[in-house]
Amino acid sequence: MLKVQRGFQRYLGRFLSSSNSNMSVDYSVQGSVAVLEVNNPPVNALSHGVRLGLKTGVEQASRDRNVRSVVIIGKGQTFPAGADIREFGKPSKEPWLTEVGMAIEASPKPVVAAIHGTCLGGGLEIALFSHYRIAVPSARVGFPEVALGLLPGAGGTQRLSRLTGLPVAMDMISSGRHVPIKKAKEYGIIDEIVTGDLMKAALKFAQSIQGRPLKDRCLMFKVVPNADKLEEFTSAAMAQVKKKYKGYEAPVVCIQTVRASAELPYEEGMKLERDLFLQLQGSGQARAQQYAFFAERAVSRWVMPGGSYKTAKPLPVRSTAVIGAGTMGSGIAVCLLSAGLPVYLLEQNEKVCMILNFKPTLNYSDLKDVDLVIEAVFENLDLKRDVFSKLDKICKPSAILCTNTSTIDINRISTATSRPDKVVGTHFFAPAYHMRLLENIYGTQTSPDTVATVMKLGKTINKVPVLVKSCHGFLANRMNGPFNTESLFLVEEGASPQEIDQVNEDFGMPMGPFKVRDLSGIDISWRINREVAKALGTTITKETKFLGGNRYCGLNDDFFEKGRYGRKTGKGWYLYEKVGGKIPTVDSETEEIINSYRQRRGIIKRKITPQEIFERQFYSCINEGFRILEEGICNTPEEIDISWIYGFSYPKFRGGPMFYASQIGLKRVYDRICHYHETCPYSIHWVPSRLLKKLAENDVPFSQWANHISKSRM
Ligand code: 3H9
Repeated sequence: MLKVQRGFQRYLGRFLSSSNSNMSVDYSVQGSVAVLEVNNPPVNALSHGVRLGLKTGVEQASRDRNVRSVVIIGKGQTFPAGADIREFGKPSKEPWLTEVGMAIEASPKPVVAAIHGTCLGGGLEIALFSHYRIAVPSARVGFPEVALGLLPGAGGTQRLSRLTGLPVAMDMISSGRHVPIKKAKEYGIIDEIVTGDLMKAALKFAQSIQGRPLKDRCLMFKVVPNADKLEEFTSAAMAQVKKKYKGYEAPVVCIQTVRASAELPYEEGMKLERDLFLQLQGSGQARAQQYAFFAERAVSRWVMPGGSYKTAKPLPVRSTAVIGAGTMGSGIAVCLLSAGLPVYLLEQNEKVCMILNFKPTLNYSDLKDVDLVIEAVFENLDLKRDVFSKLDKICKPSAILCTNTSTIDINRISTATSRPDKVVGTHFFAPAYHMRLLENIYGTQTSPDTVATVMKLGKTINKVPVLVKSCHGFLANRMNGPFNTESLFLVEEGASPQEIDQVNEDFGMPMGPFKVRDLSGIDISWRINREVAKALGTTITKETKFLGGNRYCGLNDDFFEKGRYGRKTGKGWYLYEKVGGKIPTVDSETEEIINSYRQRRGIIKRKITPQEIFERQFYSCINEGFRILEEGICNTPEEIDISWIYGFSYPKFRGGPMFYASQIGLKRVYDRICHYHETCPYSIHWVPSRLLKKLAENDVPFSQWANHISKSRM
């Protein structure tokens, strides 16, 4: 009889949940346990249907006399990974997440959160409202809201500290880091780590805690431990976030809100959290960071002539080789090794090989069986063509041949082989093991399968791959060209390197362009300039004023001639505390070099405002971005923004150059570009982009740029 009744209830439960098509939670009763299975693929985000389903499910379980405990679990790959970010900015629909949580905590029957995958943000908040939390060993928990410009807005800031204490809560919430489950258990977040089938373990656990008192399992009744050390903990956490996340608003507000958990009564703390969440949610930073979140995912949906991410098939890459053990080559090899891929590192110089701890080789013949080779030799077309012709003869026909060139057209390299369809650019950014952008470049003959392979490889080695069509400088360096050139022109005309660096750093760039030059080496840019001149069939002298139709600034060359290569020589644009030092100070010789340069060229120094510095660097680069879109070098503004965020550490809280342009208004950007086109006549990069002009004149919002971009190419 009992069995029949339970069977009926199970049917009724399923009927109740499935009868409301707005709900994304499957309700069932298994023995004396009600199971609420969140079913909202791919990440079980807590969209309206899930919130409704959880609240209704908990209430239904409370009413059901045969149910004695409840399990919340995620179907598919994960426990809920957070609130549904796509709902942000739209009118909110009840029940709110906090209401759902309160219903869970108020349940008269113990609720167990059974965690696998990534239990993040609102998902972790739901788990913290539950009375018990169990998890499989591979699960991770965290509050990544800060990366979206937010704080946990459904009790996370007030409740985590009651479990873990202030330092852990402040650190987890302000960093957004994912915590492995073993650590989460040490912190007290997880009650038990279970192995084997999670559903079975959850049912067993839920039965074992039936009838136990619940009050001491409700976090709202707990006090924050060690609250007497509040000031000490807060100032340590604040100092850390201000240093680590310079310019970001959310981490600071996260610390302030967690602090309130130890200062205010629970309800007041919850109210403060809600108010500050809404305040952050309305900020420009949150908008930009949420845009960047989706942009990062959008760039993996690549399209090229003849193929796309939907149709192309990546080839298996089980073994690799890198040609050249210089800074870039060895950095690339480290990336591949870190992802578990075997690497041959081919070098001409025996001494270089010996110090490296992987398969060093001096023989091309060793590379005959590898699936993929990345060439990272010096930036010289003849040398690269020679390497590719050798590789073509030795490597198996299916092997993919990649070049780490930062500027040279892929078509000029691929024609040195008999397999141009398998030649592709894989441009890493320095330092290669640290910077996450991987700019993959296709030539006219590169096949979609080759592109699919390097896009997949990028993900395997934890990079963010962006696909670009070949042209001089590709996407990132091409846009960086005017940005950097303008910084030199500004010094020529009267600004100091430190004034320019300051404007850049105030905007949120981690380092200004002159500190970057000192870091990467003035000798390197000196050499690159000579390669460019050679490619243009000319040479650079002290008198060179124009290069390739563009104004040329020779200031960098004057520093090179004085042996001021940057950090590596202890002096460059700045003076350093020692050779290889990191602390820059202003040097009087720098000013002398600049003054004598101005005198030689008859330039009269003028006062330049921070606004002009900003506009000339950042707007010239935006203009180039629009030209890149216009020419089809890439397809979307997201590809540009992600390239800048991960290639040049452009501040995520600004969204990227193209998103930033949309926020300040294209009309304004366009007008200023026209102004500089008139006042800086010799710089080709100020010729206003046609696409920008059209978008600005028609006041097209960012969400509709795509239509105009495709039309601009017809
Ligand atoms: C929050 O919880 C606020 C609360 O405190 C308070 C509220 C009041 N929403 O990354 P993937 C999509 S804020 C909507 O490629 P993976 C994603 O766009 C939230 N959609 O998979 C992609 O769609 P598409 C706090 C989301 O396996 C697809 O799912 N939580 C969400 O590499 C697959 O994503 C977070 O910030 C979402 N929350 O990584 C977590 N999450 O295929 C954000 C993902 O159309 N999410 N999508 O491009 C992540 O970090 C990763 O997605 C995760 C999986 C690690 C979960």
